[in-house]
Amino acid sequence: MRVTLEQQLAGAVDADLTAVFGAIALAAREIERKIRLAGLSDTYGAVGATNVQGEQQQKLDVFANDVMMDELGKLNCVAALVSEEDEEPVICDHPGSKYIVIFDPLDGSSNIDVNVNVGTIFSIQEFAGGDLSAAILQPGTKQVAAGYVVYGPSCVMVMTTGDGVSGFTLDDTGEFVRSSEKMMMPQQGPYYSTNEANASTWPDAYRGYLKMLLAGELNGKTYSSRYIGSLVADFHRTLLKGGVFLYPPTAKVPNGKLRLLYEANPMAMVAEQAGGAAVNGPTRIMELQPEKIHQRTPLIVGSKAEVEALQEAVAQE
Ligand code: AHM
Ligand code: MG
Repeated sequence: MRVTLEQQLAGAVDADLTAVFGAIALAAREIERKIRLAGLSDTYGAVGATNVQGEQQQKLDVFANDVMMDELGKLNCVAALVSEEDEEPVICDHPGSKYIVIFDPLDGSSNIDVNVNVGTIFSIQEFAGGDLSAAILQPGTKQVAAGYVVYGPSCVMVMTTGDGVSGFTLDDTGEFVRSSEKMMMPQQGPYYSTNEANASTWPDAYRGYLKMLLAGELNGKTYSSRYIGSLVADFHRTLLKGGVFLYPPTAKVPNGKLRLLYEANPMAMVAEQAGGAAVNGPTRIMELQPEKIHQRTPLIVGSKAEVEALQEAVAQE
């Protein structure tokens, strides 16, 4: 049976949340098209500016951010939009608005120019009124929905509204059509995924953990390495095949590289809904209290067996 994203959401969540997903789907469709044809237009490369993270903004970063802002900003139910690309939240002056949408419009910037998977990551929180700035800084357990779109050989949206994980594939008519239901991550998997070039500056516990995986000491399982450098793609593989993705603290980024609100939290919600886990080392990602919108965190996410083993290794240090 052909079930679109909208059809799955209708009746399962309120009309406003369905509208938020509709806007993300529309934006994703535009971003997918721009990426697919990027080589035929002057779309690759940097714009010459740096974003709030001090990173070079790519033309496609700016395009993706504008499209997400435009589509979501049209909705009366949206109270605020928080983007990796903008220093401050965009406050939408809509009376009675109900949702805060936090996103990384185009993740995996280093892969944009080389025709390798990139993605859009999103986290949706409810806004019950009151102080909007305080409402944005909620732990991940308060997310009402989360997900990502991976622009790969297929364009796929993976999402959860807190009742399991579903995948939708963008079809030729421009609709996201359900292609996976009740997605579950294997309890232990065959891959570890990390930028091993940084391993010499990881804390000892992480180096010991990797040694343990390589020695086949976690339930006798042997591992292969897979790393793309796009969180969406590395996470998507981890979700489907199992194993672990890790971005530990390094000498260069002692608090981790990835951002809590729009990278770690949404991936953590999807992972947990699929039977996996996500920690920052000692602590569950979704229990961290954010202090700043662009806060970074170490991220270890994946199958339960690998994530729990890492948590133990860190606790013993
Ligand atoms: P970005 O938001 O600037 O694209 O950075 C985030 C990306 C993630 O997609 C990926 O997991 C990580 O950076 C890769 O970092 P590194 O190149 O240090 O391995
Ligand atoms: Mg990013």
